Amino acid sequence: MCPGARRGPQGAGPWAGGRAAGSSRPRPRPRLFLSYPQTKTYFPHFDLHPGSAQLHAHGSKVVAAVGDAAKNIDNIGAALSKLSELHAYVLRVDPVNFKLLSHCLLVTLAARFPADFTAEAHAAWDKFLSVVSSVLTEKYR
Ligand code: HNI
Repeated sequence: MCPGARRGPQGAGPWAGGRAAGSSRPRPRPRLFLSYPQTKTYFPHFDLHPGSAQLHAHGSKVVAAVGDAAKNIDNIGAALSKLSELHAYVLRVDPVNFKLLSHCLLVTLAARFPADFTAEAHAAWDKFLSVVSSVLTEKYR
């Protein structure tokens, strides 16, 4: 077992209060687009540069939706049902991209909240983001 797995969950997660490691303000970088440039094909109409206001606004919407899912953890399907339709029928995002985004979210959490990112927190976030991704891609089937 890794050492962190023995410790209990700590804190309520990143949305509880901005404790960015080492910096006073978060500096958003489009990690998904920088690490996996193929994902940019879904956003031809966006300014995708680091610091883009459009990107910042979009990131806020995505994180708010993840927050909604967390608040409705027992019924994520209902909470995200409209978004599921949007991604499947209108945007037609290939499901593989959800794994890429989930990975970026995990990396971002680990980098910004290293002390809170225990093995349990990692496992819990991984499971939670898998459920969110399944819900958002279930309409494809
Ligand atoms: Ni996604 C729009 C949430 C994964 C491509 N997406 C949204 C919106 C939310 C959202 C919220 C805004 C809807 C609205 O304005 O009504 N997206 C989420 C969440 C996840 C996710 C919670 C996974 C955790 N989206 C992805 C992935 C891609 C993606 C993996 C493609 C790589 N999303 C889009 C695109 C839009 C979008 C494209 C439309 C943007 C626009 O404004 O034109």
